[in-house]
Amino acid sequence: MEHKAGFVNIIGNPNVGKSTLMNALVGERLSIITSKAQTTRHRILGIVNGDDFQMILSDTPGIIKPAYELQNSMMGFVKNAFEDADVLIYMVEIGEKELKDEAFFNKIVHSKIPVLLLLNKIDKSNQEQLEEQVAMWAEKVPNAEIFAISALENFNVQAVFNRVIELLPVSPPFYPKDALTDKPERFFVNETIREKILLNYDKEIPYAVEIDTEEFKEDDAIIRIRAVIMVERDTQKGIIIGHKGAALKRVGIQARADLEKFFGKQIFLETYVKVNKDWRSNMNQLKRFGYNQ
Ligand code: GDP
Ligand code: K
Ligand code: MG
Repeated sequence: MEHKAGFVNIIGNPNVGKSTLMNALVGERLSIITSKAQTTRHRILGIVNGDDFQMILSDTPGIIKPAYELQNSMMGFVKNAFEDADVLIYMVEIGEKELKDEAFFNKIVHSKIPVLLLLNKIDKSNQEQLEEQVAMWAEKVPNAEIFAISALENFNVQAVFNRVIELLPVSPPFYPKDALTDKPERFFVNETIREKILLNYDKEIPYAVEIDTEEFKEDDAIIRIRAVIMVERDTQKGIIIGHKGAALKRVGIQARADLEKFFGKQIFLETYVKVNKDWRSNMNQLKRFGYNQ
């Protein structure tokens, strides 16, 4: 049998379940997931390997109108996702109208590559609403094949998987056949810590934070990690640390538990907080954190 391989790009509004779907398809927790918009800041590849196929999924940030340089760069990742795909997955959720950005929406409707429109979170809907929504999307995006799914409950995800395999072009693999992602280990450390910050702090704090794993030392039994949590202001530093360090300690405990699962090893995790003014609007800083295109 001939080998198939190709790029499958997942796009859609914030919070529709793009990262949940990617993790479900890959079978690993590669992308962090929270109920907050802008959880995903980068383009993350998740690679699924079979004997005769390699499916390269790409999870992207939700589509927004950029308000500052970091968001500009995030939307650059989304733009690229249109350009190199063999299959486009356009995800919407039950009750949603359409993509917030009209230009992106037109690109989907006029796409020359196959589009799978996934209507997600159907666990939250009834039969009547589901039928009405499927009909609406069939009219709005006539070039798409529609799948009603629940990424969270893994409902109908296998059908999407099978259809994507059918659509992949004949090609040798693009990555080694044991590769799971294009991102280095440190990236997953940064993301895991950022997820815990998203979950533990209110309001604008998570959006002012960036993580930098300065040290990642692995030996047979243990991985030693030192990560710095970058904030923009002194007040934010105080909030992150919390009373007697309790808040930061909680983040550390939660992150460590996830990292031990992810890497399958004992983790020693050291975190500290540093003020780095305006990292979100400073291009040089953004490059350092991997937002350059
Ligand atoms: P993204 O911003 O598009 O990447 O969305 P996420 O994958 O981060 O998910 C956003 C929120 O929606 C999280 O709270 C998920 O648990 C939730 N979610 C994702 N898929 C489903 C689903 O099929 N059903 C329900 N009820 N919730 C979901
Ligand atoms: K999210
Ligand atoms: Mg996401």
